Amino acid sequence: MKQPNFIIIYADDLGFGDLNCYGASGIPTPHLDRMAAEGQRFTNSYATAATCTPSRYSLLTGAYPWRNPKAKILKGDAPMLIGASERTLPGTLHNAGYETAVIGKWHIGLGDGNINWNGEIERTPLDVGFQHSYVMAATNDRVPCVYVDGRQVDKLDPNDPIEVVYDGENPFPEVPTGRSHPELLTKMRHSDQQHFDTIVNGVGRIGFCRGGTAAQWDDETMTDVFLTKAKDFLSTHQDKPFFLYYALHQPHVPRIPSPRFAGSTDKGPRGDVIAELDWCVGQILEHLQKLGLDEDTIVVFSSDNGPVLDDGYADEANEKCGAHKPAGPLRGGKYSMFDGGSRVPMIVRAPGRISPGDNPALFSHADFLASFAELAGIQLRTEECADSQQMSAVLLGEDTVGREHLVTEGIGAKTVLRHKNWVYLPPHDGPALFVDKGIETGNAPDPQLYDLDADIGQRSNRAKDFPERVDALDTLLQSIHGATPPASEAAGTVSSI
Ligand code: NG6
Ligand code: CA
Repeated sequence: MKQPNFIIIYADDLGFGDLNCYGASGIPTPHLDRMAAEGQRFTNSYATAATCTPSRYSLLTGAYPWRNPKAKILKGDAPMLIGASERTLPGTLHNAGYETAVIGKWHIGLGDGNINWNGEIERTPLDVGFQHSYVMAATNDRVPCVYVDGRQVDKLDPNDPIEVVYDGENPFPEVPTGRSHPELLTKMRHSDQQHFDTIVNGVGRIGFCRGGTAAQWDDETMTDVFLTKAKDFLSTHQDKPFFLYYALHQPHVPRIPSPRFAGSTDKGPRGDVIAELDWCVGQILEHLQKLGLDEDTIVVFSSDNGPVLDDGYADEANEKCGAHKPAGPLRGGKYSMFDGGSRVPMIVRAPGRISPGDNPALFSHADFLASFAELAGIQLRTEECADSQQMSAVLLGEDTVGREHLVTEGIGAKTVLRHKNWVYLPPHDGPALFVDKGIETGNAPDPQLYDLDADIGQRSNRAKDFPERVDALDTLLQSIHGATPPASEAAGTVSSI
């Protein structure tokens, strides 16, 4: 069979309950609902972490995130996490003749520790298997707020060089911050003590930045910028097998949609950017159809971690949420060890190759590497796949069982084991609640054991009823992980971890 094309459309902080095809009703998501009706809709698909960087590290390398101790939420000027000789999903596909591109959010680091924002950036996605790269370095709430095109900042005026500084006092007193000039926060105000550094486009960001004015993004046009690049890549490379990693920035904060979607839902900016994200998916599917690539292209839609409402800006996410449940029936959300942190929507569509249906198979996002390799006809030895398991039959809808077990992590690299219908959380120090997010962490002094078949909301801890199962799962988790690393946090806020 012809080598299929692959597209992974990866949302940022979209929850298990955010889409209508996953039981919601408050936000219009017609394109994803159609994609789910035409493809496989997964109900036990897990990102490997409850935050972005570790989760995306696994997506691209097939390795569990704690294998790299630096795979934690990165600052905007952090060095590249993926080693020069590390196997990657895009590199593996490229070696088999694929043209590969990343467009959107990166957040896996750039450079070698001292990024040359004003010249050639040394380590970029182009060094880890992508031939085309148009990305934001980290997140939309972190400086620098510029696009990196290949190895260079796009639209940079050499007479206005960029300087980026994290930590400490503002080194650029002439550049307004949200803390010093709250009256300049014309688009969105912070709700915490992190999102009020350098102001870009009327929004306080994390980190300090000066210069690069012509290169700065407008949050309102970011969707169109990335979508246009993604469509152009598909049009240009339609004759080759290709892999596109289209890393959407929605619904991560700051949530600023294009004017077309501002106010389009009654859920405030978070609802509006989810509606916008859905539209992007529709645009990609329509473009594929126009190019006649529908049947040759396996499109995966998923999310890097679970949902959060207030994540640092006063954008009425809580106030306007109403009856909508971003994590659906799951407990916890972004950052959490409970399922709401890492169990996410996943839809896989390729008309003609994949028949429609619901699929409860257990699947880890670390599995794309081995599975896509198999589908592309690439022979990989098991030891080359790190933690990635060959699950192509799952993606095609031919297998509805999948893995026997997988591991995910909450913030701070605290691991959780899912084994068949059971979830085991080892005891972890720390607060039970992230008070500023309203999200339960999963920390508890005693082991926790949940039977997801009977209790998808993880309310009834069965550890005392099944001590032998707890012991067996603890042994299994340790054998996958090694010894549990020491807990690092004290206070009940995300920023303290
Ligand atoms: C956290 C930020 C949060 C978000 C997150 C990264 C604070 C208090 N919170 O540190 O707003 O940016 O990092 O999100 O600073 S992620 O989806 O990229 O992991
Ligand atoms: Ca995320």
